[in-house]
Amino acid sequence: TEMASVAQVLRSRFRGCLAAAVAGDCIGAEFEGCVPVPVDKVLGYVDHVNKQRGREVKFTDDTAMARSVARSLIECKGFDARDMATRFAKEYKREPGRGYGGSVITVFYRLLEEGLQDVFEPARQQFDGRGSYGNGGAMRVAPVALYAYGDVEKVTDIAKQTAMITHYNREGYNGAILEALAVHLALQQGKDEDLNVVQFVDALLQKMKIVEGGEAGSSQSEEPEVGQSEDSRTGQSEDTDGDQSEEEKGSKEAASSKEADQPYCAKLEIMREFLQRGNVSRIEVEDQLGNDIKALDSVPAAIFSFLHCTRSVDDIPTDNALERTIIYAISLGGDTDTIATMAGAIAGAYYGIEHVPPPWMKACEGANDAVRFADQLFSLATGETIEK
Ligand code: R7I
Ligand code: MG
Ligand code: MG
Ligand code: MG
Repeated sequence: TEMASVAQVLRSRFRGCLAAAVAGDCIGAEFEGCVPVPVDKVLGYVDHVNKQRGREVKFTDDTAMARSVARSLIECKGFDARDMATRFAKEYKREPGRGYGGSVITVFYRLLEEGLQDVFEPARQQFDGRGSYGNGGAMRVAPVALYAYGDVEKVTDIAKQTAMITHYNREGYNGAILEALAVHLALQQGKDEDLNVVQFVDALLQKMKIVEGGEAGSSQSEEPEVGQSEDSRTGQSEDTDGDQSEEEKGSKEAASSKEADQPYCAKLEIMREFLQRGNVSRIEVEDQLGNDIKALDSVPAAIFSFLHCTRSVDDIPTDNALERTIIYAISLGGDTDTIATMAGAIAGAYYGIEHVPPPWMKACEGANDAVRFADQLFSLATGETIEK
């Protein structure tokens, strides 16, 4: 029975991960694109959600795509790029009004063309061959961390592959890797003591140094061949150092080269400092970590929301840390559904389904489906099926 209870705790965390991701998307959708989002407005909206009697609070593309990721892993009992790609595209055609990103739609149409040889080709063509740096790969990645539970290499590899179906840009797929690693790490944490938030960031930094370091200067065969390696890295940064000599480049500040070559590591270091300091304003988070549609400007904010909200937050009067995480993530403004869905996935993986407020489970479209997907992924990942 001790084994059974260990399994039950883990299953609760699988369920919490996908259900809180749905809740974050559904509730966050109300404020997407708003800046600023006063926390009182979010609290008022949450009150409204809590009073709903049916499934009035609709999910958006974030959940629609996460459901396809989960279904594909479950049906194929593993990662199959073509199956997942087809599900994304068909789901878009079935319900195009879910608020998809402006450019990813082009990929969906191409994925449905007859005779497509390489499923990654349409994503590679985005933005003149640089690929999209949007957060669409990261927003839907949580089921991957559940499926690959316990195997960090598998989490990293499948997260990257699933993202590359639509987001061939390094920032796009590395954001998905970081989000998946955060969910993975949250699932592994013991809950006996308070979470050491700085250690959590350090563990992510250690992994992301390999992810970002391993590809920046190298030309691995899995890396994109066309217009990717050098161009994509400099193409996105503000500076135009294309004509500089190696010497000039070498004399640049170490910090700014880190920002260009290892942008996620740079943000994790800022996050580490924020968490050590404690009293960080939302303006600082928005300014230094970001809150927009780029993966680089939203995945760090989501992870920070989870870690920051392990403790009480002055203007969010709830003892439920998962609820606090989602409310806080939304109050950062900007890409609120996406930041809240990613923060929710991490928080749910840590706190478990018991912490997802029952009124949210009732009001949010897709919340019960999320529990079902979580149970199926749990069986796949652990080989266990446990009685209700
Ligand atoms: O990343 P993606 O799936 O969008 C996800 C977002 C989430 O907020 C969802 O909730 C939904 O609202 O959309 O979709 P993409 O179309 O790949 O990227 C989103 C947007 O980022 C694009 O429409 C562009 O405006 C921008 N973008 C870029 N702009 C210039 N150059 C992404 N990559 C680039 C780029 O390389
Ligand atoms: Mg959305
Ligand atoms: Mg780009
Ligand atoms: Mg969004």
